[in-house]
Amino acid sequence: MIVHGRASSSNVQAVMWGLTELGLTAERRDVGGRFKGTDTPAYRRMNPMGLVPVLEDGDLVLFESAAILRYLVGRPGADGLAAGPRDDMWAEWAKTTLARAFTEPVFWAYYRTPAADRDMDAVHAALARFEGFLSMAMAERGARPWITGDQLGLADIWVGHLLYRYFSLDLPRAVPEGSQAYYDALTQRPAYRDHVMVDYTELKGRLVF
Ligand SMILES: N[C@@H](CCC(=O)N[C@@H](CS)C(=O)NCC(=O)O)C(=O)O
Repeated sequence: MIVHGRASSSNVQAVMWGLTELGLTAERRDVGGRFKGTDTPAYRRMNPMGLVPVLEDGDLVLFESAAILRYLVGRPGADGLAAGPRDDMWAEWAKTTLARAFTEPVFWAYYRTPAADRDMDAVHAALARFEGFLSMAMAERGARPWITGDQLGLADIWVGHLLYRYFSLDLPRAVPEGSQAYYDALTQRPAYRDHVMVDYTELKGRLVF
């Protein structure tokens, strides 16, 4: 399999981390961002949006990271991620609600925006809103190791892939109960360290590449 997409893309990170937890392997090719390459006719045939990631598995070509991960959990030989209806529900919620509350209003508005152009009141308000959502995921997790139970699952990929940036941005945080221990457990996983705890300084102040 081939995953097209730069290592600093959060959606590429989710796919590569999930894929590795499933015991699968893929060659990742640097595309997008400073690597460019998403505007070529060949790339647009794979993804008319010109975004990363794209998965190639033989003749099958998929874009949209959540769809890619859903496909991968059902692929022969894949094992190791809980993906039942409740995992899927929390994964969907994390991809659409939790990530949407973080990526643009916090990460883009703060880290990817040049300092002079930042609206810090809006960033702090957005961070507090994100933390409110994160506390919902932690309430679901309760005393269990992972969001939906005893096994790492799809929901953890979509919650967890945000947390390296959440915990490493130089912003004051009101860390929701349980989330520090949850994040600490994620950082013990080699696949999380390899694919999510990726230096993102190339994105600083870069609203466009
Ligand atoms: N809904 C899409 C969003 C993909 C997306 O926005 N990808 C970003 C990186 S996270 C991208 O391609 N940015 C432009 C680039 O890297 O050139 C998905 O989940 O795959």
